[in-house]
Amino acid sequence: RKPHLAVVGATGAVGTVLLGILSARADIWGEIRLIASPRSAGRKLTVRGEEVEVAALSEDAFDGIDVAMFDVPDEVSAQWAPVAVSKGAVVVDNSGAFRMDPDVPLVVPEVNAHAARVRPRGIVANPNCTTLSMIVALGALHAEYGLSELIVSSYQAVSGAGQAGVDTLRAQLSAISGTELGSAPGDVRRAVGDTLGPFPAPIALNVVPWAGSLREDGWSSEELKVRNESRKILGMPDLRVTATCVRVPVITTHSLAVHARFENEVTVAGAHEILASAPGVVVSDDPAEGEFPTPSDVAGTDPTWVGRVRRSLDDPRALELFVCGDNLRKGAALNAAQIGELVAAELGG
Ligand code: 11C
Repeated sequence: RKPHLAVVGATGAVGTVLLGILSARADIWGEIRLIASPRSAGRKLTVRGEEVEVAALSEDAFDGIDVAMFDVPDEVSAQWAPVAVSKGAVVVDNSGAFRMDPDVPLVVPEVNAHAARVRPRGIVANPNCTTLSMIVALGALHAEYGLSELIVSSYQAVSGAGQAGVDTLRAQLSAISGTELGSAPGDVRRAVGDTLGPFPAPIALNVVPWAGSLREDGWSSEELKVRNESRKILGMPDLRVTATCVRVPVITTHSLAVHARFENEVTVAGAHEILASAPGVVVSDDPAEGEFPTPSDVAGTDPTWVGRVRRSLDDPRALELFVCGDNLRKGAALNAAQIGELVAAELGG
């Protein structure tokens, strides 16, 4: 029989995108059960063209389920993923609760699909959207040239901070629309007032060098996630990784400027060839024609887009790249769906 799937957090931002993705990909699932907090239970959502009523999160909700995809806050996953496992499901978890657990594989199918087969806790973790937005391209380059260091700056969309992030940017854009703000200190801050939402500074007409929460020595949690998760996915626990994570007034699609240093000398032509033949990567790199990825062109698409490929002027072993990926699709829901498909194939689905 086809394996049965549960989507936990079906009504959230990522859950909604996931239902669209499940409806468009090969129909490998038997039942698709939708689960959410009791507050959202009873709502009807469409998946595979059919209306499905959302069930409340409970132990019984996992009866008969083979694979459960979780798109819920860390603490909800921490509590409920083991419950789903105890009921016989393999969990694909998109929260940060298990990513660095040595008994939980952290999987990007194009890079380390093999890791999904070994899951002592019955859980496979889905990486953070910022890591995911670049790692498919970097994994392909690493396989050929051998990565030795990554220095990245992110340009992160507000949807990474959830619906509250999107609502905040839209409200601030309305507040400043038609004004001539943006040339005097604090004028935008005064205009948006106390509508900062999840951001520590205005996000309209601005860039904010902060994502996540404060960790030791001034690093943000997001910057440490990029470092730790890249190391784990690539199987390189000592890889040198430095990230500066920045929020920009974009609704969806994270971008990263990447300085990647390798063991071997690189060429732009070689990098183009590797990237162009890598599954899940599209090269868009002809600046003379104004061709490079931008978030507003990439939003809503599945691949990792790469442009502005240059060999570093001072280092023949380093490449500079600009990478864009939809943070809700490959950055979250699509990667989870792909992991689910790997597990389903193993289960005989
Ligand atoms: C952001 N990347 O853009 C974050 C959101 O660890 O899954 C995702 C947080 C996570 O704010």
